[in-house]
Amino acid sequence: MLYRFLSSSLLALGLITGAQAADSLAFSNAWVRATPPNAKVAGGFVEIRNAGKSADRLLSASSDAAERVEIHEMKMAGDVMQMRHLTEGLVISAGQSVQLKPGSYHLMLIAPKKPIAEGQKVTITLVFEKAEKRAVEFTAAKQPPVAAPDSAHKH
Ligand SMILES: [Cu+2]
Repeated sequence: MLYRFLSSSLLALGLITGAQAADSLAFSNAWVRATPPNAKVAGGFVEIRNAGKSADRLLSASSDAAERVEIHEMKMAGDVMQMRHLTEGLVISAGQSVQLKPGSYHLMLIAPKKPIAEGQKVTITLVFEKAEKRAVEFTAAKQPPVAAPDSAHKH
């Protein structure tokens, strides 16, 4: 994928020159939950890896496919599952990855403009504190995609 190719090229360049990579974030397994008609929300999930030397923060997200996109966290509070809007965004520590996945951190597409059909591509723009904002393509699926063993090496 183009964005991953670009980010690894920039990273390589950064290592060669000794400079901090301009953009050291990589995205994998991006998918959104396919919705029935008139769904009020749809979850978006992606793994964000920060190969850089400093922490970054996912500040906000947006998509043409929905009224707005929020960053949420699902968490057990006692024996009740609660969903929280992360208004401060989501920190991605240096050298770490954060998984947005069902039952945990996720993007919440609020008021999808049309039903999201299985197999459809939904572009979500992710805005970061330090890295350039990125338009990431999410594939609609009913269930989490099973990661192929070589999924980290696709270009
Ligand atoms: Cu949510």
